[in-house]
Amino acid sequence: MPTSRSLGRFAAVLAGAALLTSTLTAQARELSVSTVLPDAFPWGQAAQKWADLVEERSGGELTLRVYPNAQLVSGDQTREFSAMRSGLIDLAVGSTINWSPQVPALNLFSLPFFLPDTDAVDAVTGGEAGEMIFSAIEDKGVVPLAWGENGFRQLSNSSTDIDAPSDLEGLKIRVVGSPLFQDTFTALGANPTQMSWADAKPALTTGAVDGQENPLSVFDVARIDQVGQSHLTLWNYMNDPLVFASNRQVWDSLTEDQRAMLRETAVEAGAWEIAKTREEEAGRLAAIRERGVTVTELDDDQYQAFVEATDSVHDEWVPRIGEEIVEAARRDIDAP
Ligand code: X2X
Repeated sequence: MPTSRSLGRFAAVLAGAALLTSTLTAQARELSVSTVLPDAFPWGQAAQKWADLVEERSGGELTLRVYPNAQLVSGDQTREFSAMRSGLIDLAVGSTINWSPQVPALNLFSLPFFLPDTDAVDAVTGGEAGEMIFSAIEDKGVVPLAWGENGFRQLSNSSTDIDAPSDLEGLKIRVVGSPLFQDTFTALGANPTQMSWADAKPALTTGAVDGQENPLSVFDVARIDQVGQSHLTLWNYMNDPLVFASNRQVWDSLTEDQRAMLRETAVEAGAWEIAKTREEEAGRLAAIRERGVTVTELDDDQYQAFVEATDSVHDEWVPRIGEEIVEAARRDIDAP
């Protein structure tokens, strides 16, 4: 027979266990991570990798939950940065394009034909310009942690092989809702139409637009060839890096160890994703060709014609980005 004393002790043990559980629960914290693309794409995989690494290293103290498809901003991807700044979103792995309306310095990467290759991209993100851009993000109230990569953006359309600016004449091209894109495609003689990614595939399907621009990974995974995009021009006109970042209040509420862990895992996930994106490009291009898409590559003269056609975009946008940042980026690219 249990005595009332042993029962009392048992109750005390139970109460202690309950207290311990609730303390542990109180300590385990879930943070939201916003992305535009889900984990079928390298971009979504970058966010998931970050979440997996945090799971491994935080001992259950921190959990990252990925919300893809810009769902935390109802699909309106150009509002992601503001939502993270205001605390509606804790963390994000976001595109420099989508955040550029709030952080003008991020337009650096969208300057047409400014970054010739991945070496130039790495020189800028890892150089003086990269630091200046991270400061610009901080100044806007968000804490940048690491770089990732959506990739060099290529041009596709449903009607013709494009190897000269004149081929773009009058073509309706879907672009992201960032003003620089409007200017670039207008300078090329096209008819740019701004819309979110969520609306892009339906617009291509119905023929409401003739073309779009996105990295090979996006063209491949989203099967853009299936919505009539049978012509693809490889013109590497801009690169679209991704940035891992945190809301400022969330960041300040973490312990120093947690911050170090979150930054370190973001850097690791970013490096992993950048390498993966680049390694997969050749295979993706081969797959796209096999599906019957005509792929056009530009020779030097053809490339130069596009560069000249978009000169005015530089004149307009370099001052908005900041002359010092553009100059720093040039030095980073030219550094031996
Ligand atoms: O909307 C796009 O084209 C996408 C998915 O590449 C971005 O979010 C920039």
